[in-house]
Amino acid sequence: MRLKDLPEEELFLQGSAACQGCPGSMALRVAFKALGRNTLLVVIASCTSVLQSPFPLSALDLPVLNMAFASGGAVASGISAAVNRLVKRGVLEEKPTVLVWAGDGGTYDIGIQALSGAAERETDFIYVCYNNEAYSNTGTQRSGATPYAAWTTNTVTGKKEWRKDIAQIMVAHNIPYVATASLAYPLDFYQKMRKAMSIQGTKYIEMLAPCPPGWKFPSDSTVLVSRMAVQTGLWLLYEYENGKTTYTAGTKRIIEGHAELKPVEEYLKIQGRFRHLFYPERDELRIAEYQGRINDLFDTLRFTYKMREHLMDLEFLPTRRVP
Ligand SMILES: Cc1ncc(C[n+]2csc(CCOP(=O)(O)OP(=O)(O)O)c2C)c(N)n1
Ligand SMILES: [Mg+2]
Repeated sequence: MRLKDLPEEELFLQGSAACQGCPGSMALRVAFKALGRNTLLVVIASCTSVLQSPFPLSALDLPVLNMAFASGGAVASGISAAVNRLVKRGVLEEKPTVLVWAGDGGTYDIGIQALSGAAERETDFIYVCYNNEAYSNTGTQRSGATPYAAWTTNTVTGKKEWRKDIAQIMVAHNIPYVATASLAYPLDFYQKMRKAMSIQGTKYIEMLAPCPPGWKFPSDSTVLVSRMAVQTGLWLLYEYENGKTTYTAGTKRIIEGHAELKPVEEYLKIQGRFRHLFYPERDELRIAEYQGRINDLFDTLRFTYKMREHLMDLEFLPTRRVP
């Protein structure tokens, strides 16, 4: 499949209020192409609430429910139950896909309880977290997804903590499908959305969403920054299905030895939010900490790949930690 084979119908329309180079709007466009018209969208407070355009206009050509910040999983549970009932009563012929579109603040932090509850109840819906690694809509404050050493308005010398690995927290919920995605690999994202749509139960997909004003890079570089995150190993592309994790696209190529792992500083250097790691002088320690974590992670991933046929016989599987 190629990009030109994607459906031509646009459900994310022109004239949105998104910033130039907004990753969220690019991701919405591809996601809508994958899911099609029979989709009910739940948006919780985030940039997506704003980019839809001021009422009565809307850039989203789908039914949308704009809901409170913490409520994504809970609202999806209600909608999913209502839709099941309508199908049972014959009011709806085909069950619509229920899609929650949430930011990282609304997922890693304030929305995790509602999401966890919905996942544990095996609610049938897709939850997409577009992770721009900050509370962007309110002016770039730190979230649980903000990476180590990154500037935000309340981590002015760089965040002191490492981010949590929420995709693995979702794997631990025993849901049928978890995947990560990048805008630089739109077909990979499209196929993951299609697969999620075909599976019953809770599906969690996370898209890394480089935000030009928040991460401080030019607005024509969103895809470049997305690609660099994967090529330097800071963002992993994989899908988890039936208890098995499969690495995909750029990450798979690195693990299998078909592409090199680029130095992380190539990714850090192109973003103003990491400027203090290079100016006025190089912060060797924090750069080395990053590279060390990535090297450890990829040593584990390559080892697991090499030993994949034997690992089932081993008593343990190596653990991994994302940078
Ligand atoms: C309970 C509550 N607290 C705070 C807000 C204000 N608020 C709206 S959007 C937002 C930031 C959302 O961040 P994130 O979920 O990462 O989405 P992004 O803006 O980055 O797209 C905040 C703090 C709110 N709407 N509700
Ligand atoms: Mg955010």
